[in-house]
Amino acid sequence: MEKFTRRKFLEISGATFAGAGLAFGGTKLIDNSLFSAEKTSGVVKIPSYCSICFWKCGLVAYVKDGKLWKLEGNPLDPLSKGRLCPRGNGGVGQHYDPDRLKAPLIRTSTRGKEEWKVSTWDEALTFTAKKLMEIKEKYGPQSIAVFSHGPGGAFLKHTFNAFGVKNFAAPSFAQCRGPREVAFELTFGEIVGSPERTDIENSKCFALIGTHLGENMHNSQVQEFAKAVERGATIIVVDPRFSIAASKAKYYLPIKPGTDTALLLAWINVLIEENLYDKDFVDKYTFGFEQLKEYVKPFTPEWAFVETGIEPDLIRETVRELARYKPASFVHPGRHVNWYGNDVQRLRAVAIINALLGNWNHKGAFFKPVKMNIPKYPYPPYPEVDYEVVYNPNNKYPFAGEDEGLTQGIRDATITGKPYPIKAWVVYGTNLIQTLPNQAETLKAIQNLDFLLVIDVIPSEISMWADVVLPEAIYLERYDELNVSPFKVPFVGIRQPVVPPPHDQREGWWIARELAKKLGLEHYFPWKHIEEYLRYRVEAAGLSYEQLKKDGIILGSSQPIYVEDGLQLEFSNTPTQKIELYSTQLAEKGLSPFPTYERPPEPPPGYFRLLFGRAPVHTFSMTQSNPILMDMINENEVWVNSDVANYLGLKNGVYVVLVNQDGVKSNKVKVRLTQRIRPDCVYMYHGFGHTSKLLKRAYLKGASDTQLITRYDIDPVMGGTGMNNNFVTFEKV
Ligand SMILES: Nc1nc2c(c(=O)[nH]1)N[C@H]1C(S)=C(S)[C@@H](COP(=O)(O)OP(=O)(O)OC[C@H]3O[C@@H](n4cnc5c(=O)[nH]c(N)nc54)[C@H](O)[C@@H]3O)O[C@H]1N2
Ligand SMILES: Nc1nc2c(c(=O)[nH]1)N[C@H]1C(S)=C(S)[C@@H](COP(=O)(O)OP(=O)(O)OC[C@H]3O[C@@H](n4cnc5c(=O)[nH]c(N)nc54)[C@H](O)[C@@H]3O)O[C@H]1N2
Ligand code: SF4
Ligand SMILES: [Mo]
Repeated sequence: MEKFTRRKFLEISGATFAGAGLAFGGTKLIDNSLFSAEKTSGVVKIPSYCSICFWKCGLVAYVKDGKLWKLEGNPLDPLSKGRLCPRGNGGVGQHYDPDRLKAPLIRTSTRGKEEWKVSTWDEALTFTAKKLMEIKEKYGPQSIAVFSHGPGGAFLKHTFNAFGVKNFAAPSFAQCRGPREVAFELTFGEIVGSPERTDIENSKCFALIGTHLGENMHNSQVQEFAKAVERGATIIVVDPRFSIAASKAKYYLPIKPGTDTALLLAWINVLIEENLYDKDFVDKYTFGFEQLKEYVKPFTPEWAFVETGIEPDLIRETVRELARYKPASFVHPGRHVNWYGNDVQRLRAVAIINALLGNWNHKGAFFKPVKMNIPKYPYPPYPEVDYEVVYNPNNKYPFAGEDEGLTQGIRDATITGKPYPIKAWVVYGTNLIQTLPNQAETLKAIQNLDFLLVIDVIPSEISMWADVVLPEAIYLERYDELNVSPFKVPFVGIRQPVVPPPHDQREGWWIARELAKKLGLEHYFPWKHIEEYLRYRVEAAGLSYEQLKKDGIILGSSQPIYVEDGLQLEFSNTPTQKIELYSTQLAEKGLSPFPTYERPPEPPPGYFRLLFGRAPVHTFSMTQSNPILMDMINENEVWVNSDVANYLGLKNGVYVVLVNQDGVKSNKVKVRLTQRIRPDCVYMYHGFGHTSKLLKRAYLKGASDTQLITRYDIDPVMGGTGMNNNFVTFEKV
């Protein structure tokens, strides 16, 4: 294997950017069926799509003498436009990671002890199927829960749907973007979706509220953001921390954490009081304007100043800028928005401002996403099962996600046995120990299980608690579900293996199918190899499977995505068939129909609010052992305001332990002194501080924010876990 040094990596990504647009340079992609790369000497290019995060960028893999060499963006792909982000380029390191899971493991002693025997696939799957059937027999299919994040879990979910399971959950709802989707659906009748429907590229002015593009590396958005900066768009950044995005902004609002709804209400107040809103649009398409006008009267910029610390003049000036450029201006709804437990209300305020700007489906604001129509595979119908999902008893959270479930709701039921017991967890592609707030609760739930199956690619923390661990082949070594993301043009992308797995890892579809066979569900997989499935779907859409394999992407014909292109506006999915400034659905459930502001709790004396976010070259907790990415950042630091640090006698670069309000301590973490953060909070990258010993190079490097998040506040509308209400102090080491 070629050694990937930092310099080598930078050369590679430099070449990628320089060559973007002509990466295919007339070279025809060689037919890659059955690893032709292995047989051919020289360089073979094989298109696929990335999985270092869930943006699903189209890529081209270069395979040199049968070995994975480098990755570039696929220029045909509308998401990557020929460029990958640094994490995507570093995907090579996931293939070569020496700490990967290499073969199925069966636990030989108590849970959490990390003692295993290596088994064959047949033994591991037979054992798993036996356990699952026993549990189903004894407690019913409702006692089995499946946690799955990302497109790779599609086939496994199919197996468990066929097995009668309904308790599915993903962290993408209650720990990520749920409040945003619920708020926009309540207001416009449509979600924001992923990839986000924000037209940053063509915008004249936009506000980013704690969404730190440039560190949050979602590729297309970062590319569009760079273009907007180049064009001189007016950018407003609201963040307690001076982020990369803030450094590109015309206006930076260093807001007191947790007070954003006060700012947003003041912006609404000014839009209405100064008659800056789009009157025709509001008259024609919205419901509840007169009541909103009354409601926001007290929320003046002077009122908001006391809450947020942002000068009234700056509040006025920034919203006037948004209004000046309407409808090509917008407030970005963000993505990771479970912050304080009243997040739907904050995101409703964001939705309302956008409605007042009249920017829905307008160029430079929110486009209408379009999607390739690819028929589903004609599977037999799933068995009828007659039980309620476990995670939302008595519909406590009236707008909880049905597709993505409530992860922590499953955990609660596993601890309490109510409304009924959960006895088995199946975990695919989500490191629940690092992902769910309050690790003690996660571990308590795990102790109550009869069986825990984890399917992962590295020895993540959650796999260390499993009874059976199944090693999946990484995305560059397998076929997977098609990518038919809604975006600016309809397209379909394929994931296909570019190199074989190096050890005894297997493709996810194969694992799902073999497990189904052992569960007596083989008839749910009428196809024998996934290529039959993929070909069926692609050809049913009237497209050529050969072309898709060769190019990686097939584009559909463009469709109008803006009012400016002739798109008609309609809001048929809300009860009033209008944009609901006044939410009739929230009112009906006894919740506030207008956004409510709740003052966040203050830190105890000597404590600082713990904030966290993305490391630009890592994805959550999954990339810290990737040799290429860890070479760039191998531990996190805690950002501390310099004045505060001087006062406390903390020096730059020294190690400290963070202790939270409940006395929970972190691993040691380096202090970073900076003026780029407010004095009342500290900040760290999420994903570090691994405690799995088998992640040899990432073990105890940096600290885990999750370890310190013992407190979380649940959103009453949709059940999301707000994690930003924890406070820490420093202990010297
Ligand atoms: N490099 C990289 N990029 C990623 C990912 C990754 O793992 N790595 N993950 C992707 C995913 S799934 C998601 S959800 C997104 C998440 O990315 P974002 O949606 O951008 O969300 P966060 O990471 O929560 O944002 C953290 C920012 O919010 C600020 N902040 C904290 N509290 C407050 C507050 O009270 N008010 C305001 N105004 N700001 C606050 C923090 O200082 C920080 O700058 O990133 C995506 N992109
Ligand atoms: N404290 C804290 N918690 C958070 C966040 C935060 O900022 N701070 N962010 C929240 C957000 S926005 C999100 S979206 C979630 C993300 O939550 P998760 O999706 O759980 O993210 P990871 O922690 O990276 O865990 C992903 C797991 O999938 C494994 N994996 C990677 N590739 C593959 C594959 O191809 N196949 C299989 N089978 N497994 C694979 C990885 O090795 C890793 O163990 O976390 C949420 N929780
Ligand atoms: S944004 Fe980066 S990591 Fe995510 S899919 Fe695209 S290239 Fe891969
Ligand atoms: Mo997320």
